[in-house]
Formats: sequence, structure tokens, C-alpha cells
Amino acid sequence: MRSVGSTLADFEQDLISNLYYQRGTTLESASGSDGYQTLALTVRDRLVERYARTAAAHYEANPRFVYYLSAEYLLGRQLGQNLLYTDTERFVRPIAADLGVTLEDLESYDVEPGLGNGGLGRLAACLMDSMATLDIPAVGYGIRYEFGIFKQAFRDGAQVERPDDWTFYGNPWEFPAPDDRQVVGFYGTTAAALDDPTGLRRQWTPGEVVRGEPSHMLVPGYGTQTVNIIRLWQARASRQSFDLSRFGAGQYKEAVEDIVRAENISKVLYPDDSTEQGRELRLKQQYFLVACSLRDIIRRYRLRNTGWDAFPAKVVIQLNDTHPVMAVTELMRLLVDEYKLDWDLAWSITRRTFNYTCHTLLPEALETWPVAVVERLLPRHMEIIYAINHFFLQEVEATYPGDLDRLRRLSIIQEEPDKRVRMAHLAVVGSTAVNGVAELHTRLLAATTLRDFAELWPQKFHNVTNGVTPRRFVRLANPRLSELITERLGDESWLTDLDRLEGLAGVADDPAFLERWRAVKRANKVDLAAHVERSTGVVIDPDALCDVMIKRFHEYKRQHLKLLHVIMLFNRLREHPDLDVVPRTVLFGGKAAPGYHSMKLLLRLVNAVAETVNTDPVVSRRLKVVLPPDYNVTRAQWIIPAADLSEQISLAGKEASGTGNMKLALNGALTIGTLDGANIEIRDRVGADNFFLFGLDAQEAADLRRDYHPRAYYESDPDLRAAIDTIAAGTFAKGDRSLFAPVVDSMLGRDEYLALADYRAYLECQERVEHAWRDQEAWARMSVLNSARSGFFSSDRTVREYCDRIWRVEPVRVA
Ligand code: CBF
Repeated sequence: MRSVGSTLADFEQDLISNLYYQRGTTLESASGSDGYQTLALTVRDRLVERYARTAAAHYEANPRFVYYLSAEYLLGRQLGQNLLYTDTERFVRPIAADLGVTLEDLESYDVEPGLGNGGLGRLAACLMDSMATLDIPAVGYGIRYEFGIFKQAFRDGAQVERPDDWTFYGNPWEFPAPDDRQVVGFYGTTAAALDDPTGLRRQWTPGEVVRGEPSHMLVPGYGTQTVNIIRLWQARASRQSFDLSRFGAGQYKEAVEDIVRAENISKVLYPDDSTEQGRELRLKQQYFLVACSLRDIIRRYRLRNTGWDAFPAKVVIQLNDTHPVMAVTELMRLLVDEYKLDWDLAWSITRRTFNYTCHTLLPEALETWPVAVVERLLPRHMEIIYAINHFFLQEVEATYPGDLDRLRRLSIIQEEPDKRVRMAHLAVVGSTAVNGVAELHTRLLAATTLRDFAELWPQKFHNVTNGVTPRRFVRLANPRLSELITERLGDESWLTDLDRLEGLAGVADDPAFLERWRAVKRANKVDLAAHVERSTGVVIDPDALCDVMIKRFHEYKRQHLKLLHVIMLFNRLREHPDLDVVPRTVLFGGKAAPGYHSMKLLLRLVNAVAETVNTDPVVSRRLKVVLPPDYNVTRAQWIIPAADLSEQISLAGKEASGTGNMKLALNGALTIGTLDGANIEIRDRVGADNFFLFGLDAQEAADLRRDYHPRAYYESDPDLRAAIDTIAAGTFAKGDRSLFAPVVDSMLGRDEYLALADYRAYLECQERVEHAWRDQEAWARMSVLNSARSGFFSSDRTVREYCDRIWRVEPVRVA
């Protein structure tokens, strides 16, 4: 086989031949999309070769593999990353220039696969990147949703969701692998297995069968030869599903019914679960993912191993939150029913194979499934859950004899108000290690949400603080800053050893360096201003403080607290047009779940405030508010390098970790934040003087919540009252008092996340921000120190911790 060459001439030659043989066109008639696809294929060829060598090295070494099971991956655009990782960008720029296009033109065709919602999916992508970079043998498993996270648009300020047909023009980065398809069953009946006197082995006859077809995306490591893969499953009907006779009889809809039902499984990311069918479809998706993946894991294991004893030594499966937790029961079913292992041995293998990462503290985010739904969809799995629970509760009873209350609390089955399977409990019972994603989160998990488990098995609980990949979120997102850092540190090794950023601290007092640091930020703000103008029509001032709140819209994250601050500024500037305030651009970015009506209304309010502020001739000179639509990984890469201030203002004790906070700090934004999630660790590292802290801590918040009266804050704080009254008066709704009344009612009536209690402290803290901003050199110094001391938040460090403490895997070098 001809191997790809490494020179410019080889690259050019490959481009021409891919254009010709793969796209079937010529230079003269190629479209922009042909240009992009050709480039992508040419870069991909370079990765394929490395992937082939990786596969061979892994086969040879037969190492312990990490299998990462995740319902979500937010990978971001692939072209820029793969050019960097193959060191071919230097070829492309001159070739593109000769052809009269820019790399940026070509990149605009690169569609990001939106196979996730937010932090959890992006974390999965960062960990996969770091595993490859650290030469860890790993495979990610996920679902190839036909439609990823919806595209957000605004109509009259309200969010409208448009389907994300991300593969419409074809995705050059993935390889279909139909030979590795799997068959998955649902519904049906179970019966006793004749050969099993214990009654623990049974036979399941599914009532419906679908195929899972994989394709894989390549995940290259940076600065190494390893290329791992993420395998994504798409549901297909079995071949017999097309009803030819019905079609012949003109019953076209009925003829394809089975096909449609099967393919719906991987149709969309997170089917709406407000209906019974939606809930069932979501569970079906989850089981589909784990059933396909486990069969594939076993297939891979058996390529080099025989018997089952070595299974936990060769296979470690990380459950990314509760979505893939049905894998615990599926592995038991495979081992006991299909491979005829005895229950105890199967359970010991299962428990030693799985680990579980919990990403939340919100009780409503810990999944539970109605027993009735599980029984119908996965009858055999429900039996297995009952059996696991039975043996587990015996263990509990032996440890705490007679403690019925504890049994009830620990049980995998919730009895009241309705019978449900608690997936987090199943995950903890079926795993060796359980981890939270930031120190506070892990501590609170063990003290509250999973307290009984932490008492029962303290050794199971670990903390692994999240991290982010510096390759995407510094090098690719912020080339100007990367160049300056490299120049200062002497080489690019900081990209794989992020603690080296500490070397910047030595120049944090050097005025010439600070000047250059500020110039980088300003240039990034000019770029951002162009993006913002293009997407919103609003012109923003690159010299204004760029105040950024980018994340999913969720009540606990408290975008409404930020908005109350904006409205206070608006009121002040209207009353005192000459007031000396720091010019600011407040940039929001984020989507609200389609069924999350209160947050959709809040988005609408943000847009309405933006419209009022930006068109006010007096206010808009000092304050701008923008909400560019469709926040995603690509847009994050535009916004983060330009941010001066990072808003991390969730109610303490609610944000598990946050990772946007890390990306922003690494790029030199200063954080204004509460003592929540990883903010605490960021503050510990960057130093209290370089972090704007405000608000209740987790304990104070929990105490206050017991007897909380938001109205009292409203009544005693004139600024707060004025801000809320401005909304209530219909100022942002052309006088309509009813449109945003639910926002006001929610703040005054319930204020679930104590925004009003934190309001005054937040305002005072914003005044400290203003004061600090007025000394631009001091601000730049703080900014440098934020980057310099955030090396800890590299996902390479996160992966190393998983490897050392949980996975116990070793790297395999690829020649
Ligand atoms: O751990 C990664 C992220 O996961 C979430 O986004 C999640 O979906 N549970 C959390 O909300 C974040 O705090 C966390 O950083």
C-alpha cells in the first residue's frame, strides 16, 4: 500500500487525486464544498495511516483498554484540529492562497457534529483528546444522532429550534463500519432457562429487533502517533422490515412503519420526554447504545483473549453519567444468560469492569425510570435489576441489621410515590469507583446525594476535577495568545505540559509583555466584534469590558442574576446620563431545552433587554447587550479568547464543576464567581486577588433555603426593586406587563436559586470589577496570572488522574 508522503509536494498531489477520484471533479469545476471535502479527505488520509499503526500496536500489546460510554460528544469542528494534529496547516495556507481562497473560507464548510447538550458532552470530547495525546488505548462509544442538538434561532426574540441536519452534505471525518453491525432486541418475554436450577439464568425472546450500525470518527493525539476512535451507533431496521406486499398494495406509510420505528431510535439527541412515548424512546436509545457497545467490546476482547477471567483486567468501562448505566444489567445478561456464567462470577466481573462518573447534584438530573416502562421495554433487564437489588440489600442488611429506613434509601428501586429504577444507585452498586467532577461536588455528593453509599463504601468515592484540552481551547481558539506564550516559554511544549504556563508569572510585572498581552486581547475582541455584528447586527466596542456569560440556560446558573445587574446599569445610565461607568459589552450565549419554558422566556427577556439597551441613544454609548444565536463549540472558540470577564455565578452547591470557567481563565479572563464547582479550585490556584468572589457559600445557601423570603430582599434593596419593577412595568415589552410577568413572579414568589439573596453582593463585586478595570495594567497583570496558574485545568491532568486512580491503564506507544 502506498503510504502518504510528508512533503508539500505529496500533499498537493494527494489533493489533486482526491479531488479527481473521490469527488469526481476537477479544479476548474470544483465548488467550495468540493474544496473543503477534498482537503478534509487529504488530511484524513494522514490520520488513517496513524490509526492503522495504532490498531496494530494495540493488537500487539493487548493492553487494558478504556471504553468510554457516553450518550453525548460535542466534538467541535474537525478540520482545524486535524490540520494542527497532522502539522499540515503550513501546506494548506499557501495552496489555498494560490487558488484564491482562504483556509477560513474552507473551514466555514466544516459542520460541527452537535452530538451533545453542553458540559458533559464537551468533557467527553476533551477526555478523548487527552487520552489519545497520552497514548492511552481507548475507544469512545456513542450514538450517531441523525439530528444533533437543535439549531437555535430567534424570532421576535423568542428561541425557535431548527433541526440540525449535520450530515446533509456528508461528513468526511467518519468511516462507516457496517461489518461490525450488532443486533439489539427490545420488548418481548422471558422464560426460565431449563439448564439452570438457581432460576437466575433466564431466556429473553425480544419482540422487536433492530440493527446498530457503527461508524467511527478518528481521535488523534497531539504530538504523538496515537489515533483512537469514537464509535457511533446508528439504528437501522432489520432487512426484512420493508413490507413489499403492503407497498405493492399502495399502503406506503404502513410498508415502512417498522423501518421508521427502528430508525427513530437514533433520530434525535434527547427526544422530548414530556410524553410517555418520548420517555420510552429515550430509554430505548440508552439501551441501544450500551447493547451495541458491549457486544463490540466483547468482540474486541475476544480478538486476543479467551475465557472471562481476564475480562476486568483488559476492559475498563467508564459510565459517563447515568445515561449508559443500563450497561451494568446488559453485561450481566450477556454473561449469565448468553455465556452461561454463574451469577456470582458474572457479578464479580461486572463490578470490577465498570466505573461511574456523576456530573450533577440536582436531584431532578439523576435519572430514574418507571419500573413499568423498563418492564415493558426490557423485561429481562428488569428481572436482573431486581436480582441485583435483592443481593445488594442483603449486603446492606448484614452491615446495618434492622435499619429499614436505610434499606429503603439505598434500594435501587424507589417505591414512593411510584415505583422507579434509580439509575445512579444501579451505577454505584455496579461499579468499582464512583467519581465527582470537582472537589466541592465530590464532597457534596458524598455528604448529600449519595450519602448512604459513601457511608457504606467510602473507598469507592473519588474526586477527579474536570479539565479542558488546551489544544482546542487555547492553541486553536486563540492563535495570537498561543504565539505569544510560545515565544515567551521558548517552545510549544506547554501544549502537552500545561503547568509550564506558570513560566508566564515571571513576566506578569513586565510592562512590555503586558502591553503585548493586551494587544492580543484587543485583536481578539475586534474579531469577536465582527462575528457579533454579522450574527446580530449590533456593533460592539472592542475597548469596552467584554463581560461574558456562555453556558446552557438553566435557572441554577442564574442568567437572571446577570440580567438584573444589566438592568440596574440601564436604569442608572438613564437616570444619570453622565455617570462615570466602565463601558461594557455583556455577551450571553446559550440554548434552553425546548421544553424548558421558563428559560425560554428568560432568553426572550435577554433579547428584549438587549434591544432596549442597544437602541437607547444614551445608554448604548456605554452598555451593549448581545445574545448571538446558536451558541456551540465553534462560537465558544470565537468568544472565549475575547472575554475579559467570565461570569460563573451559579448558586453555590449547584454547578457540579463547570468547564467554561476553566477555558475562560486559561485565555486570561478574570472570573466573577461564587464558591461553586471548580470555581473554588480556580480561585485557589489563580489567587484570591485575581478572582472576584461574591455570594453565599454552599452551606449558607442550604441554611438560608430552609426559611427564605425573596420579597424581603426586593423590599429592602432599592436597586433590586427598581430592576425588577422595570421588568414588571413592561419596559422591555413595549409596555406589555404580562409578557415577562412569569419571570417577575418566579423571582418574587420562589426564587429557587436565591438570586435575590446574592444580588447585593454581586453588585458590590461588579463595582470591584469596574474599579479594577480602570487600571488597565493591573488588570492585564491579573489576566496573565489567570492563564499562568490555570495549567492544572488541562484535561491531560484529568486523564492522568483517571489512569492512576481509577482505570489503572498504561500508555501504549505507537511507532
Ligand atoms: O462534568 C462536566 C459538566 O457536566 C454538566 O454539564 C452536566 O451536564 N451534568 C455539569 O452541569 C457541569 O457542571 C460539568 O462541568
